[in-house]
Amino acid sequence: MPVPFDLTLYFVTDHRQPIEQTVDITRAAVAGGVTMVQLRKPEAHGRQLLEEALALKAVLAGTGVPLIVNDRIDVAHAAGADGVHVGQSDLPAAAARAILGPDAIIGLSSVTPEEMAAIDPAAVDYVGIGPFAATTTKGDAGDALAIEGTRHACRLSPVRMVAIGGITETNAADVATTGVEGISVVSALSEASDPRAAAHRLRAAFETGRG
Ligand code: TZP
Ligand code: MG
Repeated sequence: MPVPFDLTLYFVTDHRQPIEQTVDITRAAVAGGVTMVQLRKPEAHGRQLLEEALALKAVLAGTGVPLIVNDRIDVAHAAGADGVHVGQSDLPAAAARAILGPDAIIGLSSVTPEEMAAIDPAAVDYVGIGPFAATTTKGDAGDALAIEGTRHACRLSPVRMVAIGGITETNAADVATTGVEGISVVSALSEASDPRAAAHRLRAAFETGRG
């Protein structure tokens, strides 16, 4: 079993920013209430990604906030990260589980009913669903699920869910009504003038919506 983790406010790093900026934003956002961090940089090679993962691990040391690496199980392992987040075309979640072991946090992106039905609860600790709304951060994110689509997706699997894509302080409370355990954001934090205050407001909005 992985260590307990809290999906309430999950910061996914912005691949358009250098690691120095990502480190500063992450430190501030965690101080403001971020509960999970994912290093996501699809274009980075292994060595660069490992260095960035180690830099983020140092920022998160002692905070209790887990570090998840996007796509790269090998980098997650080499960095001693807490887990990995895989997509539908990455290595399967079961392979991630076999490689990283029972204590690792394994996240999977799923959206269609077929993908939801195929989720193996023994291999997957949480599912990322989205995009909730239009996003410019990921070009191939697909059509927005909105409230009804997110609510429907939540009913298709017993695995814990987090919503991603186009989530802001304005719609975070709406997302909370769908059944997801948390919100995952890139630009709402990476582009905030004060990431600490923005994290605080995002979390407050989600928790208000959750009731
Ligand atoms: N996966 C689905 S949408 C997305 C990812 C990584 C990007 C979300 O970025 P933003 O800026 O929070 O809309
Ligand atoms: Mg991926």
